[in-house]
Amino acid sequence: MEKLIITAAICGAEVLKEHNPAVPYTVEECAREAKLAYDAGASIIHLHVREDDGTPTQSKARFEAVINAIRKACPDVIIQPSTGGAVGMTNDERLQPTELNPEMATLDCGTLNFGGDEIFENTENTIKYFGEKMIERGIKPELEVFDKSMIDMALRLNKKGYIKNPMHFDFVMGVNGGIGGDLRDFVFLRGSIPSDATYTVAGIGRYEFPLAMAAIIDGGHVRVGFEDNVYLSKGVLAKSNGELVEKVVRMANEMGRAVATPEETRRILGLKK
Ligand code: KMH
Ligand code: ZN
Repeated sequence: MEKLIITAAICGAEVLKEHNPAVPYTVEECAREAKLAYDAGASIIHLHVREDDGTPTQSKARFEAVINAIRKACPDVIIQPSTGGAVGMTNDERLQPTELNPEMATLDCGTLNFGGDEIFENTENTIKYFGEKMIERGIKPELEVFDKSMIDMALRLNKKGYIKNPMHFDFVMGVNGGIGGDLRDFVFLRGSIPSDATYTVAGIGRYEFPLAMAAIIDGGHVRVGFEDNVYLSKGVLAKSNGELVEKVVRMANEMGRAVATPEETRRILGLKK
């Protein structure tokens, strides 16, 4: 079994300081949270950025400032900007961080309800457009799938050349509007990807740690962080993203699964630096 890749989704676009005061907004706060996650064992930082007041933005300049600050704090960590951004942003707005030529970025593989009247829109043409941009810029996409149908879409677009092999998926499970987070849902998704593909699992809220354990046992990889869950355990807020990563490392240790360094993660995912 390969070593375990831990991704820390430190910030997100929806979670607020009202949910957990340690949610980072400023450049300094993002660098602090990335460093705590990295020191605990995360090799990938999944990154959204905010204005200082918490408003989500996809501004290239803001991404550049945060990436530079994270690089200073943890030079070898893999930074994976979001191209999902926040609900309602345009495609070109969302793609701005890819102009910074990161090693990886997310590629969302379908449209879903996002609570209330919100719709996170990713039409087939949007996915093709994002796929082409990432191939053009040499960026490895992490394929965000919120449902089984999104795996099917990714496989179709892979056949048409918009997404390259080997594919790397993120099963985002438990979003209100997407697939649930029960073990049978995980088994369904996990059994639906090609044998040469890799995956990580991002369980939302209470699903975070049970699904992390499933992936640890199965040979998959794990994403945790404030974007997905702000609690260390029932009713106990995590003090930092680092605490969430530490918990996954403890779980992996108990199961005898070693944790990958950034260099090992680059090899496992076939990233070129
Ligand atoms: N904030 C969501 C609308 C991604 O990072 O690619 C989209 C999202 C997915 O978080
Ligand atoms: Zn995200």
